Amino acid sequence: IARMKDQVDYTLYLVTDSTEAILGSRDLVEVVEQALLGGVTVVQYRDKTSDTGALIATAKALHEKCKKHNIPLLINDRVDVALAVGCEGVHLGQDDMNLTEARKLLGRDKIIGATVSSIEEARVAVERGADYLGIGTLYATSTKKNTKDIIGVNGIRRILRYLHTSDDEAARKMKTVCIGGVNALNVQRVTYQLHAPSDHSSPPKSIDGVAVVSAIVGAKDVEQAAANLKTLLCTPPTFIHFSPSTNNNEDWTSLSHLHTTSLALTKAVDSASPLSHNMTNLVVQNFAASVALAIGASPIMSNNGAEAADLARLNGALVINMGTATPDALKNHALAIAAYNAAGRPVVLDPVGAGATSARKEALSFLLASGYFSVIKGNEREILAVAQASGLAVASSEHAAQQQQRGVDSGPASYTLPQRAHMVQRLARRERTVVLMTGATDLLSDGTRTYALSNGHAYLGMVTGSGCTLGTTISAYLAAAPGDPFMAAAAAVLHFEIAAEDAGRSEGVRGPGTFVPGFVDALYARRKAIVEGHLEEGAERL
Ligand code: 3NM
Ligand code: MG
Repeated sequence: IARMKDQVDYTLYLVTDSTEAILGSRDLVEVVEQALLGGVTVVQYRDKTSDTGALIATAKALHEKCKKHNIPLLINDRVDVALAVGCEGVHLGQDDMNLTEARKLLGRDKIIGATVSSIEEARVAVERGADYLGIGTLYATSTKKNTKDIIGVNGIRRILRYLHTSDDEAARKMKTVCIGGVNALNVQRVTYQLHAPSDHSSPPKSIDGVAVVSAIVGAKDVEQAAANLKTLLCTPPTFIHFSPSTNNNEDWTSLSHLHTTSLALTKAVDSASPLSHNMTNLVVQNFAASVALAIGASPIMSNNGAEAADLARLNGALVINMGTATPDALKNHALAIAAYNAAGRPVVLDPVGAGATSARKEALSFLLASGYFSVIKGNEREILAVAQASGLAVASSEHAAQQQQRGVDSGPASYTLPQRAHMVQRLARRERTVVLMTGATDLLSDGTRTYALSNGHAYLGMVTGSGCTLGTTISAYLAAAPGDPFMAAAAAVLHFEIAAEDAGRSEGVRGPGTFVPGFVDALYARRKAIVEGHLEEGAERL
């Protein structure tokens, strides 16, 4: 006979909070009742300050409510309170009672969960017979200031991989939830990325649920907040239109396939005239809008997050350009990312200057936590900064160590081409996205397929904002062909880089200054030539 504790559904795990900042003046028992109506599947009563008598009284009231909904109630830290109330178990932090001792007091049928932040803590918790692990801290959270380690999606994934590949059956079967900063904006991205294929060959163990405090207890409408999170957890994310497949019949490695696909996508941009919504810096707004028009897209340069939800309905795509990463800009970016993710529309991240200053490093982490990006594009140093923010171990390059990133210009490459290709591929796989590292050779990967594209012109590196306008170009292609962001980005790169070659060669272009208008002309001319069917031959230029 299966025990009750083996049947627990950890999908949406509520941790309570009784502080003024989160609960406010509301009644905890009523708040939990609403959360139960909204569909939470486990409740943990966590109260670090009340007297024992009050703790027991509240726990009893909570237990009544939970029993009505057939949902287990666990008590944070206090084994004595759990025993007094007769609820389903406890949750123990690393500084709480030792799991072995708690098990002796509670018996084998009670649920005991443990907080872990490392593989070693997970190993010990499994050995001592935990029933589930709360893995964190995922993201910095104002709910709990004294968290030990912010480990991010990748730290959690490492622990999941450890459990999954263990010789110990108890580890492989261990239930897990992640905790720290989970909310309605990031829950789908977090769970999606936790399911990402690992660097190793074994299939990944996934998370069983998410634990949240403020996203439910701190919500205005608690029931609705819980119901919304539950829906998000139980439905596939809207931002995923495809899964990179290696078993389709088309040979993506053939030049003629790349050429034919890119021409078709250029026509698709021309006929759809998709919205390219740019949240970008002042320096490039005008240039980016001209590039968008030249390739047949419809640009809007709006940095106001409040209108993003309306714009996200227009079948376009968003570019987040980190060129001006002020706190105010970041707030607007987060709103817009959430709106486009919710609408299932593509988002391009251009982490301009990432790695140059600590403020930009923080901004990058903030953006990466704000939602899902369909394409992340940047030069070598920017992509290196993203890889570091993502927790990817990158072999140091002597050259890279010597150079701090100064401005947003990229300078010569520090890593060899194979090293860069490997980094791009691993980052794409880890973030479950498409990564483009620009340079003399552009490297593009979705983790499965990788292209090295060597078109372009030196003048691109001598005018301001050319990288940013590539982000704009990619957004237009993604908007027109969201089904395969990898091929869309490849086609955008080809349109852009081949037009740069054409411009560099054209009469009247004498240097970087005259290159800019020449480049806009060449983007336009290439689009027209493709639409009119003049370029069906020409794969040899790739
Ligand atoms: N434990 P919110 S983080 C209770 O990392 C708790 O162990 C954490 O709150 C840990 O969902 C945390 O509001 C608070 O971010 C999570
Ligand atoms: Mg604790």
